[in-house]
Amino acid sequence: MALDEIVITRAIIDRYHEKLTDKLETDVAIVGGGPSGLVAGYYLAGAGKKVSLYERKLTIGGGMWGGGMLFNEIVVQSEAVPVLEEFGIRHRLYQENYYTADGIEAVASLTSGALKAGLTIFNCVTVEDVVMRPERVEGLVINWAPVEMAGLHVDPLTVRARYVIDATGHDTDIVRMVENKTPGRLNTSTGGIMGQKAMWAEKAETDTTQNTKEIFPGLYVAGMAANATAGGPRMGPIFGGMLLSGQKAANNILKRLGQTS
Ligand code: 48F
Repeated sequence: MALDEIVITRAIIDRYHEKLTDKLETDVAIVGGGPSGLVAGYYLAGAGKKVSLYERKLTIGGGMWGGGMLFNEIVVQSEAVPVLEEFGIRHRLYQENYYTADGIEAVASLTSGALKAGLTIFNCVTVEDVVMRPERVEGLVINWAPVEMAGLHVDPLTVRARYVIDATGHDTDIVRMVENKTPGRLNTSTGGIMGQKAMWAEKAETDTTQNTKEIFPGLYVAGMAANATAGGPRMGPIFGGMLLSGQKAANNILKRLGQTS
């Protein structure tokens, strides 16, 4: 059977174009493809919502691949084991309340589960700004990550979303953009980004889910970004809080959209 390079090229361009135009207007746009963003995407897409996720790197998975200090095992506490089970991630009891899983299997399973649930992932796309009207976040300003990396002066494009989730981890990129434009208006005790505190795994894990909320009209914050925004401590390579935070962000937004999972 003959193979034509132009057909191969056309197939890629047509299919990508379909994904891109289908997701110009969505229910939810997630920024960041770490564990919290992937889990949020899974539950939202699984509930039938139109959801896209933008990740600036070529790879999805954020800080989960490397476990702790490149020892590629992650730890998950009992409370979050149902999420591991939901994604079919194999795990082993280490001692009471501490389970371990292979970091690579965890990322691969979260990614596969989210995609199969209906999430569309755009990798190598960076979010460089938000759309505001004027008191609410209503979309994202996107560009190719290589354009940003090369420092090229190229104007971005725009997508509209009913809700945005900042799941950018320690960067808290999207919340930071909103804070710069509307100082003092965030839903934190100071009205601004309070910054991440030193390591305290137990408190950080509880705080991560507590701090998962609408931080500005139209903008939710999940995962490490939630803690860094609200002044919570870091937790290191324990991932239950990330998984539960993604689930909570999805459930809260589903309620706002008039549906529970
Ligand atoms: O950091 P990350 O894995 O976020 P998370 O879901 O999980 C945190 C844990 O991995 C770990 C931890 C222990 O539990 O604290 O750090 O909160 O993934 C965040 C992703 O967001 C991408 C970034 O490349 C990373 O993959 N990202 C950050 N800023 C942008 C972005 C941006 N402006 N546009 C697109 N992607």
